[in-house]
Amino acid sequence: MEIFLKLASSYAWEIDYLIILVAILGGFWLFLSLGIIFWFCWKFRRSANPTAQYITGEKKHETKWISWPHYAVLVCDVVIIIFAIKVWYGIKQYRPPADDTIRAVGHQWAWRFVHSGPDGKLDTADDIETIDELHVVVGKTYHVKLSSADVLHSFSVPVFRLKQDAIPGREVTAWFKPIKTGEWDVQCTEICGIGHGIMGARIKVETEEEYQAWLATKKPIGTTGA
Ligand SMILES: [Cu+2]
Repeated sequence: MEIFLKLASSYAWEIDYLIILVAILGGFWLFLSLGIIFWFCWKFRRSANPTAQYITGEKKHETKWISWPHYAVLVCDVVIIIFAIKVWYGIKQYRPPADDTIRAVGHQWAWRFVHSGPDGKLDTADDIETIDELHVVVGKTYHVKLSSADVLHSFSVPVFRLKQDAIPGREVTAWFKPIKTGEWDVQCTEICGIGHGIMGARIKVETEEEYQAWLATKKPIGTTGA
């Protein structure tokens, strides 16, 4: 189901379904409570109720109107938590084995990418470095070694539903598997200074042939990629 933004990674739909689940459960209780508030406003209007009733709300048949919805909301919470943990585990805790690995380094204010090059291994002399342009092959599983050269950044590919902080002095590994070819936005989603808003990059999801043709036009960096 693609209502707003393309779903271009293997796990993108899981994030969308989780958001829809939270919206449906939260929305149900929101509109139910609003409906009851407006109904009470009308039912207990002054013209129909010249003398106010005094209800303490302590009797059993009165407290159940609070406690039963309360339990029902708790059940909804547990349902959300179960699904959220399942999705979190699949995207953040568990990493499928990589077909290829990319390094992404946040700078004020650009993304620097290191591709593994023809040998498919990162940190070798044939690595390909790019600025604000990332090339990947559709259907391959990628690990992204994320770091920052200066301040906190956050690597975000909206069509992948991927967002992961880049932290100075630390290397965080994220993963994704593109399922659609195309060209999309890469953003920085953490305020990282005056140029944060222009820290946009592009990701190109290509077929193996397109990727190899692009690779052939690039010069390797000739040193270790770190
Ligand atoms: Cu940034």
